[in-house]
Amino acid sequence: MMNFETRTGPDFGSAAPVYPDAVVPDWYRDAKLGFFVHWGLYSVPAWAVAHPEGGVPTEDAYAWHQYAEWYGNTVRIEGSPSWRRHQELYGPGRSYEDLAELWDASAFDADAFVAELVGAGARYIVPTTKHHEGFCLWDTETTTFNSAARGPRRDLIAEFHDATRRAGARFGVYFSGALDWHVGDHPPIESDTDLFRHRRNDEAFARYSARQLEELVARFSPDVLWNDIDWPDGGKGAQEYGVAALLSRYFDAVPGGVVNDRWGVPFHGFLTREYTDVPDILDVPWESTRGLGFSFGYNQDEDERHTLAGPDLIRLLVDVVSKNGNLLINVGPDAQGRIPDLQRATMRELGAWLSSNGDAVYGTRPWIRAEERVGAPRRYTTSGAAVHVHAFDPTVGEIDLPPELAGRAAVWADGQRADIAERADGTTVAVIPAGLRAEPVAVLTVESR
Ligand code: FUL
Repeated sequence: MMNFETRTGPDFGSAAPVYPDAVVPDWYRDAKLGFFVHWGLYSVPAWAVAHPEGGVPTEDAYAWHQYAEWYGNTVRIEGSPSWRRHQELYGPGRSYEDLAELWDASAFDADAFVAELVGAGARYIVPTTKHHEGFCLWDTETTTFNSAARGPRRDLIAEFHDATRRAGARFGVYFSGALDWHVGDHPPIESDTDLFRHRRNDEAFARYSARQLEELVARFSPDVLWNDIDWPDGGKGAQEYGVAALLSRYFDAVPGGVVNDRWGVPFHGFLTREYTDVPDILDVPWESTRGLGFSFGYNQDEDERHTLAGPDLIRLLVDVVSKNGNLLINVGPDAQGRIPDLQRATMRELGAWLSSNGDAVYGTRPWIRAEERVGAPRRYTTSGAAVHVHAFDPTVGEIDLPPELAGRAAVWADGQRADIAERADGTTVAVIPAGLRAEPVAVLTVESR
């Protein structure tokens, strides 16, 4: 049993929970690739302003938010691009929450959707169960502002869950813990300070969030609890519904489960990084997340210029894995529940590459270094004593091997024995077979001695 003791004493004043060290199970470390699915009322307008060259001045960041799933906030900032567009499209009387009636999800087929993600290489799938807008995508007893009572009139999370389990992938839930604009009564968020100032942290809200999370745990036994924007720990009943109590009960209910690091307390499972490169191997398991474009929720104005191409996504995955991370890449469906063509094309390229190179990704661990400062660009991963060298630019025709790997036999991902030559200066080079030079990443596995 996961034990969060509670200590009292002079140093702590009132009861303060003591958290165990990060717990990240092997299944999660082996999985490497998950898919986030951001789907909600924001998928109806499916829009965020396209960012001008050079980005947006900080003071405009929230009015010009790049995340379409933030539309429910952006649209309330008078004069913002979303506010203006909303008036034109829907008329001044239509509130954000009224968009629920326009969300029909009629083309959503959970098995086909999940098959697409698993085909792209997903080992776990994490849909948004409740984003900041407060709309619940499951049939909850806590509010009628949910997808079974309004809009789609379906329990979308149950459908995702059942299809994911049927496909043999792990199932996780995203939950916006401390931010819920449906129950909040505050002006729109226009700055980072507002983000933490305009949050409810009272007992009634803390209980509401806790009941929702516990419904999700009881109904779906999620392998991943992906909380966002901290946990509302306020009020007197925190012993019962605060984060320590909730996580204790979660780990009892799902012993192989894992959580992220966004609970607002020192305890964490994997660390999260959002649209951020990590320069080197991190000791603690971590997860990189981003959209295929600049948004998590679908932004219908994005095109090829904003969307990752297949080879870029493949190199991103390998880069993250070489540094001890997982990649949680996001897909943003449209309101009908279809994966937009651009996103699907990129995902399929990833799936195709993984089907012949997956052994150098799944189940691997970092090597002693992630990459080299000089020589052909590459990343390293390991399977036991074997080292996978991922050549990031196979068009150069060869890759130099580091001294630690000299003298070992090696094989390319297509099964060909590597042609390894020693140069006059003592460096070792492997010639990349012609058939692999058009690959986004060519993988050479250097065997154990
Ligand atoms: C952030 C949220 O504000 C974004 O909308 C998105 O859900 C991302 C994964 O986490 O903190």
